[in-house]
Parts: sequence; structure tokens; C-alpha cells
Amino acid sequence: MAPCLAFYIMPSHDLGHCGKSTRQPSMAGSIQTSHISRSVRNAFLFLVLAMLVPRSGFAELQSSTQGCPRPAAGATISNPPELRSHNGKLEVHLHLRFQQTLVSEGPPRYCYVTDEGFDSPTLRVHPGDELIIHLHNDLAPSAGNPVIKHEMNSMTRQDDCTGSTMDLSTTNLHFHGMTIPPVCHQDEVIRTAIHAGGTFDYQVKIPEDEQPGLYWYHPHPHGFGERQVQGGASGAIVVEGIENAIPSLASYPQRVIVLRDQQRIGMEAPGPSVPTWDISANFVPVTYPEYVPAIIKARSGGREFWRLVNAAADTIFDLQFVIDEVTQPIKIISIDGVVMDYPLQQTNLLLPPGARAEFVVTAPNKGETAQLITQMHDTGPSGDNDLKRPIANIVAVSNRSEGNARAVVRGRVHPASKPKLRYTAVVQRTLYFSQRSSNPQDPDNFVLYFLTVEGQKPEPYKMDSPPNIVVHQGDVEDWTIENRATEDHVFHVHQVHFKVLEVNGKAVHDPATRDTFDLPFWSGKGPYPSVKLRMDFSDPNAVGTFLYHCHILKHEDLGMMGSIQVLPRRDATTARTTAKPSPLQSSGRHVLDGASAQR
Ligand SMILES: [Cu+2]
Repeated sequence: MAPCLAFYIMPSHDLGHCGKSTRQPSMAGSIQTSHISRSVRNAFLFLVLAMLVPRSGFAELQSSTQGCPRPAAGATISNPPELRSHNGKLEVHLHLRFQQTLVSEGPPRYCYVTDEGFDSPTLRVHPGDELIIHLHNDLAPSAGNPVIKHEMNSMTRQDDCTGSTMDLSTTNLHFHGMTIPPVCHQDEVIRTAIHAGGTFDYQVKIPEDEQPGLYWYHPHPHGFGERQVQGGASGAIVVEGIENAIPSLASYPQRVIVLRDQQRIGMEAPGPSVPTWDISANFVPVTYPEYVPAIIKARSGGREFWRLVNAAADTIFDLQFVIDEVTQPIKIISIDGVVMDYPLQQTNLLLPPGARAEFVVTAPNKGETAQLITQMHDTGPSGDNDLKRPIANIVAVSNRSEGNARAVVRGRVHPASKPKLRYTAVVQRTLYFSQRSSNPQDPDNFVLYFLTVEGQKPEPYKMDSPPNIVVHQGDVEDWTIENRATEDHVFHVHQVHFKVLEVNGKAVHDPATRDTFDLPFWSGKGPYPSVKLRMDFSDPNAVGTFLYHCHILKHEDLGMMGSIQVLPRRDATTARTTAKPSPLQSSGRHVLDGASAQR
């Protein structure tokens, strides 16, 4: 029993035997598995012991500063604090903090706190703005922390973005969904390793053509993202100007809701009726088994503009808005930060980890019972239990001032332009999600996760792996992503958005432009679930090396990831010499015509 005490100290993949052994992998990556098992067990024993001493007895696990205050279950949801750019600039100090907790306080917490004390603020910027984030890693290095390193043999230089190791107290920052260059001090996450006590300056220019909409920031240290994100390290980014595309939105109260998941307090291994993770909305927890909903106060019968990000590490939400037990239509305006080709009226909204949705809802009238809920989502026989549960009760109030939404503040805005997606792909690739047991005969077996380019060898991603795919700026490719695993996986690519062209081999017209997509699990027989995506590498901000991965962070941490290098645009004189693919990239790459070399 004792080891399972640590369920709320460490992510389940650190645990070994608190759940199904085949679903509780150890840290993988570049490290030896036998070593991992011992490390994790030792770490684990330490943490169990730590649980049994007074909190002051393990102060070395705390941040060097104060912790992360959180609202109680059943609290009223407020918009996160907001920081707005002024005169084309937003500069902020963010301190990443960790707070160890007692059982009665819920799971351990991570948060971003500003110098002024704002917790995980929404950053509101305009296209063209300068965004400067001084990220202070206030996590405390601790001899007691289970330090698991991803060694990178090729790292010898000591400049800013050549970090040699990641461990539990290492962090960095990813601007999810934004087309910010993947270079040092901007949106570089492969080699940016900010160690405990360190400060790192991010200085980015929001692209002039960035789509107005909802994005988010979160840590992306390879091997340790789940733990920090699930602890609460995340925040929304709003690129202003969506009311230019949809003028009616300017008149609606606006609400930013950050959905997260968190470790579930409890001794029992998840059964089919127990969620793998608890959830929260703007940090108001909704926990098993009581599921006390948060409260949202909205003007009776009024329309509101809701901007939701699924900042959960692992949980897939399938949202519904229900009034008096009748599911209400949701008018979806935007997905993943991009206004859709046309609004979609739906009664449910599947939101995998990382995805965003912006939509209009009509609040209930007084006397009506209204809830935002998530439905059960079947993630497959190997997947998590993402169960049906309420998120918030929507309570009708008399007027807007009683509600806690706020009106749109109009600022400098740019016309909303569509991504430059051209429909002339010349290269087809197939990538596939797969997973397998490390050794079915070994009681200590764990799950290995892969995201593989067809033709290459399935291997967990390592930080010093060469790019799996190499393209040039201007290339347009179609990627077929297959799920050959018996649980859902969520495809996400940094720096670029894509169009969904086909689902399971059938053409679709998806009005959304996305950066995140849920692949349903494979049943074990028949064709693999698949999706064909149009990838456009024309944006100069995407030149560089960046990642694609499963956005279920447990899987990402364990190596379900690959990297792509976008080389500078080839010109006419070099086209013929550079068009020949390397042996690595030739695998799974089918050139349909010669046009790619001409761009
Ligand atoms: Cu996955």
C-alpha cells in the first residue's frame, strides 16, 4: 500500500505498480530502463518518507519562494488575471514555482507567478507586438529529487540553448500554436534547458500575420512536461483582433477558461468508473468522487464569447453545454487560434490536450439549470479513463455587472487573414503512432511509445536525435497520420497549422485550421484510424528545427515525438542539387511531381 501513497506526489508513470503495470511506464528516452526502475523506486521511497514527516521536514522540495494558491472546489470561476501590451510591448517576469502539498491540500502544484503576484496570467498581445518574458526558474534543486537526466552527447558548447540535461527541476517555455521562430530565446524547446535557480529571457515578436485568437504557453522540457503542466504551469495567450473577423463578438462579454487536469487523490487504482485524472477550470478543482462543479455567473439569457484552452496534460475533454438536461448548440467561431472558414453549430466539442476552441453560448435564464460538462471519451483499452463529469454550473444573474465576464477591449488590430494554405502538395508521407510493452514476460514491464515516419525505425525521441524529416521553406506536403495503438493519441506540430483533408481515407471539408488533432484508438483489427493533413511550410518564421509529438504529455515525455527541420527556401539554381532526398528522409517520402524543388 505504501508506494501508492505517492500517487499525489508523482505522476503515475513514475510509480511502477500503482496501476496496471502495462500502463505505468518508467521514464524512457535516452536512459537505461533498469537504471530507471531503480532510480524511480529510490526516488519513490524518498518521497513516501517525505510524506510521513512534517512539511518543514522536506523544505528542500519546495520552491525557493512562496507557493501556488488555488481556489476551493465549488468556487466561482474568474477570468485569469490579464496582462496587456502597451505601445507594442508586453514585458513580464514569470516565476515558475512549485508547492509541495499535504494530502488535504490536493496534489502538488506548479504555477507561473508575476512579480506583482498574478498567477498564470493571460497574456494579451497584438500582431506585431514585442513580447518579453523573463522566466525565472524558482524550483529548488534538491538532492532528494529523483534526478533523471537525458544526456545529449552532441552538447559541448555552453551557450544559452545547448543545455546538456533535463531533470525534474529543469524548465523552458513553448508558445503553443504560434508561429514564432524555433530559435534560441524564442520558441526553441529542444535545447533550451533552464535549470533551477536560473533566469532566461524570451524575446519574441508576435508575427504581423499571426491569426487573432487563443494560444497558450507551457513548459516543454523533454521527459518532464507532464509533471509541470499537470501541476498547473500554463497560461493563455490572446492575440487581439478576432472582432475584426467577427464584429459581433465585440459586444459579448468575454470569458477565458483554462481547463487543466491534475493528479487524483486516492489509494485505489483506477477502475472503469474512476477517472485517471481529476480536472479543473481556471484552477477550480472538480474532483472524484464528489465532482463539485465550479460556478460561472452569467447574465440571464445573454450571449457570451467563451475562449477555452485544454491545458490538461493528458485528459481529452468532450464538452457539452446543457440547460435543463437539453444539450444546447454551441456556435464555434475558432479552433486552435484560427477563425474557421464558417462557424459551426454543434452540440459537442471534442477538445484534446493542447487544443483551443472559441465559441458563443447563450446563458440560461433564471430558474434554469445549466452546466458545462465533459462527456465520457473512450480512449481505448490501453488509454486513460476520461469520464463524464460536470465542470461548472452556469448560474443566471440579473445583469452583466453581476457576471464575471468582461467586455472586449478593442485595441490595435490587424485584419484577420487566413493561413496561406495552398492546395498543391507534392510530397506524401505517412507517420504512425504505435506502442508496445518493453517485455511482456517481465513484471516490471512498461510501455514504449513511438511516433514514427513510415520507413524509419520506431524509436523513442531523444534530444540529440537528428531530424526525422527535412523540408525546405515553401514546401507543401500531405502527411497521413495513422494510429496503430490501442489508445488515442493526439497529433500536434509546433510552428505550423494544418488542414484536415481526409479522415480514415475519406475526404472531409473541415472549416477549421488546426495545430492539434485527436486520433482515435485502433480496435486491434481492420484499418488503422488515420487522418491526412495538409502541411504548409511557407512561413519564414517556421525555418529551423522543431517538434511534432503526441500531446498526451505522458506519451510525449516517454518519447512519442519526432523533429522536423525546415531549411531555407531553395532557389532555382540550387533546386536540382538539393532536391535529392537524404537516405533518412527518403523513407516514407513520395514525390508526386517535381514542383517542390521549384518553390
Ligand atoms: Cu499519445
